[in-house]
Amino acid sequence: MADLKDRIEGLRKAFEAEALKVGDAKSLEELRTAFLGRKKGHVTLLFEDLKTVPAEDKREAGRQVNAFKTFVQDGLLALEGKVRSDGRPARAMDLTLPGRKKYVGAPHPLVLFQQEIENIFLGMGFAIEEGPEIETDYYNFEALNFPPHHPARDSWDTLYIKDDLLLRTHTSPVQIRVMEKKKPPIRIIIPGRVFRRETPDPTHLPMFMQVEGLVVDEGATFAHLKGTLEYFIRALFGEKIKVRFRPSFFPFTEPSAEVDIECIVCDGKDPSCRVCGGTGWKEILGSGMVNPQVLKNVNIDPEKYSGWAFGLGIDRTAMFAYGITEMRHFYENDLRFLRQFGAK
Ligand code: FA5
Repeated sequence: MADLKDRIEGLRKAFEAEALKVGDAKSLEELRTAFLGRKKGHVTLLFEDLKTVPAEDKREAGRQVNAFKTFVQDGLLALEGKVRSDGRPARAMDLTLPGRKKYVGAPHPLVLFQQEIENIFLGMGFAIEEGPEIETDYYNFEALNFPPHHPARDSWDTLYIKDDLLLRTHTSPVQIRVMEKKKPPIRIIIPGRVFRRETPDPTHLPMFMQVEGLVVDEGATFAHLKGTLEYFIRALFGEKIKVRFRPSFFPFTEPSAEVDIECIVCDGKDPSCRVCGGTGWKEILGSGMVNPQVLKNVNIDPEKYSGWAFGLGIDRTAMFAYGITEMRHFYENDLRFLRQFGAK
């Protein structure tokens, strides 16, 4: 080791002495070859010699040889500037080149769309709540009136973490969490991510966003549900949008309805439309009057209070709002796609 240190010190002095004599490109090249030449350059030979250094010293020896190599390279670079005929340093900045563009971050289109939805409901006096993405069977199913082994559980293809823990399949469990803590009147929306065992296609993903709505009060009726949702959809899509309520089933609402909007992608005119399947309509949300059993589960008296609720697919609805035919674009993070929404 001591030998190596001495050798490097000697070579360092030699390099400095030779560097003083460099006056043109030729002598610079000779100096480069003497030290960095592939076969007999001093630095190259030092690296060769490393092979014979005992294992315990190798790390330190390698560090010293590498440091010396950097010293030589830096020295040669400085000399390059000195010997150029026009006197410019070797790595001068070329001011004629176009500058490098710095990209500025921007909110994701789904975040923008979620904010748009939130603003409409905030304007109607709703508050925003949140809940956990990892749920227990009780909140995701049982308290929402899905008894164990009930066949309706099958329509939510659930990703289980272990027996009682799962990734929530919808935002509805947060209804229960809120009603356990707060008493009516309740008027909230709950945006969040949900998960299902699904094969992706243009309108389905295994992870997507929902926004839940819940109103519980004395005298809340289906007419309030219908009026509020119609107002909301028109605020998002404009007055002319066609909306239809279709009877449906959810264990936690009775009666239940799903809401479809006309297919904005094909205007209902393309029998092979990949978005609406040629039907001209696409479901965007499920809704209904809160099942009295659900109110009982959270100790709210169903004789005194009634409620209505809905769950809207944010990604699904954003596709229509932005005229996108493929939901997967939202998650691929292709900048050519994202830049259309404000990222610069
Ligand atoms: C539910 O999830 C119920 N929790 C909704 C609800 C809430 C009903 C409150 C009654 C009262 P559903 O599985 O239909 O329902 O999903 C609701 C919406 O989520 C759908 O209308 C659709 O817009 C969206 N959605 C459902 N599955 C997917 C998926 N795989 N990918 C993207 N969006 C989806």
